[in-house]
Amino acid sequence: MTVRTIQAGPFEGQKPGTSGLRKKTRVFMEPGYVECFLQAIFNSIGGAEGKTLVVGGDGRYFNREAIQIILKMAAANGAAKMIVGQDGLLSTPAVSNLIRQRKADGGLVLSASHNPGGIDEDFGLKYNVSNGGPAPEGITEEIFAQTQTISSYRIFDAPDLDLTALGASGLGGMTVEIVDPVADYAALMEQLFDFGKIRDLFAGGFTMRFDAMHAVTGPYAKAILEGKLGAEPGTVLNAVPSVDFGGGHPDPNPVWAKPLVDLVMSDQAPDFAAASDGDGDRNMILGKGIYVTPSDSLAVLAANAHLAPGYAKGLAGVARSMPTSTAADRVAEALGIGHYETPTGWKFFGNLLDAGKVTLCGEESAGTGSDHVREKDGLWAVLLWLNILAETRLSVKDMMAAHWQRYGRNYYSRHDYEAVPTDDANQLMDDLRAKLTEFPGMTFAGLTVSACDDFAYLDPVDGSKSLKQGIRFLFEGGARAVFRLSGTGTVGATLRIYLEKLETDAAKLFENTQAALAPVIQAAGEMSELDRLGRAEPDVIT
Ligand code: VG1
Ligand code: CO
Repeated sequence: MTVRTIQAGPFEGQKPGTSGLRKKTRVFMEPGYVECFLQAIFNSIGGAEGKTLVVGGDGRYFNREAIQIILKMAAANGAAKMIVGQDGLLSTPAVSNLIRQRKADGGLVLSASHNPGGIDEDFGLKYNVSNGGPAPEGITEEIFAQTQTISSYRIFDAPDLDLTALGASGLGGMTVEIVDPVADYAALMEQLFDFGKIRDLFAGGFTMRFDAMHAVTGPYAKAILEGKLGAEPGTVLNAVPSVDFGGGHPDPNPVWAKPLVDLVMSDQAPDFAAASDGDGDRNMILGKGIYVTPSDSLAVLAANAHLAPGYAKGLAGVARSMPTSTAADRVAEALGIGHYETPTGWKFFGNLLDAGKVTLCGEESAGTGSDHVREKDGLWAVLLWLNILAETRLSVKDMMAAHWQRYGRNYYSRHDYEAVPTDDANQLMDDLRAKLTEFPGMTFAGLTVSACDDFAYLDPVDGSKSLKQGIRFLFEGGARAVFRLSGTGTVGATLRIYLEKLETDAAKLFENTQAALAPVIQAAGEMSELDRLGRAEPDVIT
């Protein structure tokens, strides 16, 4: 075996400000591409020399091949140890947990999350730091800078390693340990939740369906829900991870997980249903006849987390991303705890969690999590819901009704316009930005703008600033509209419009969401002159 230094790069890599690189799989498969990106990562963290890193992915096409390259390059760069999920599988929260449990220096997550997988779909690679969370902006900017100047990478000439057998082996001077992807994660869940109570719930005939969407949570959900908690066999649907996620789009929302939503709306509905995404960090929560928006789920979890043993002492505070509805803020205010508003993306929660300022975090995009790891965690959210339902014995529908009656209901929806020509999307945002001082006082669809800004975040822990994180409009009466361009799309630009309206009138708590939001939708359309995109309607409504 020899170490080779190969001349390659620079290349077009990760955009500054995004936490990982997502591209078409074929781009990642180009000779030297993943190699240059990985070398850029190693260079930006002061080299891999002597480091211990965790590696795993969601099983999508090119997952195993990329792991082989990573192992050979880590060995050539002098890493001490690589901890790898068996068969190359690890969910994103499981990587975060392993980094923390094993006190590793960091980890590499191979996933494009909820984006489809396959040779003609998407692949991704992300570096996480020693607290288990996504690399902060300082490091991602350094990675980006490295991709612009890199000229060579180091790789070991060696045969592929066997990723199927548990245990330790060597590659050059480096140890490779293959671990059970589920075991450590399941042990952590068992510490946080009352598995006995949840087992009793299932034993009493409570029914559930969990859609793993042919992605990484299948083995986790099988082992925990059916194995440890006694849910009936068949509770977990689409439980075997496949390289193209069964040809589907592993995004747990009412559009891409429609069969599950149809099931809970039918007379075959189980008591509870949930789904997760490609890499297992997102969740969708459903009950008999009801879809719970992620923003509402965060609020309900915040209000009831103390019912689970891991949170019995109460919460330090709650954080949500800026476009997420303000439902959780209302709970935090009632509990008398702090609440924080951060830019989109989990990396912004890391400092708040590390500093002990918050215990729960959430995003409108189906991400919820806590200080148990430094990533959002799909199955964790499902288990917290189960623990709460086991304690209260309420149906999901009654739980939501009680919540809205107490706190009011934040009607909420996100409208996405995908594959918009990048120039058009930027123009729309620039036009809104140019008029920020003119908007206050103007009325659209009967709603008067009371304030607007381009969201800027000052991290209360390290003082770092993040600018231009989305344009937000507050209307008199408490409605909100937010405009943002996606940072994770791989084709053109994706315009996201986030719409929210608070309702406290007890007679109006059970209306159709899109109907309740109609004036806000219309106002957002008028103020942005949305017609210019030539789209009759959004591509995705969640
Ligand atoms: C989207 C979501 C955001 C989430 C990010 C990563 O980003 O809106 O809330 O943090 O995906 O999620 P964007 O920039 O496309 O809006 V996933 O499950 O990658 O890890
Ligand atoms: Co994800």
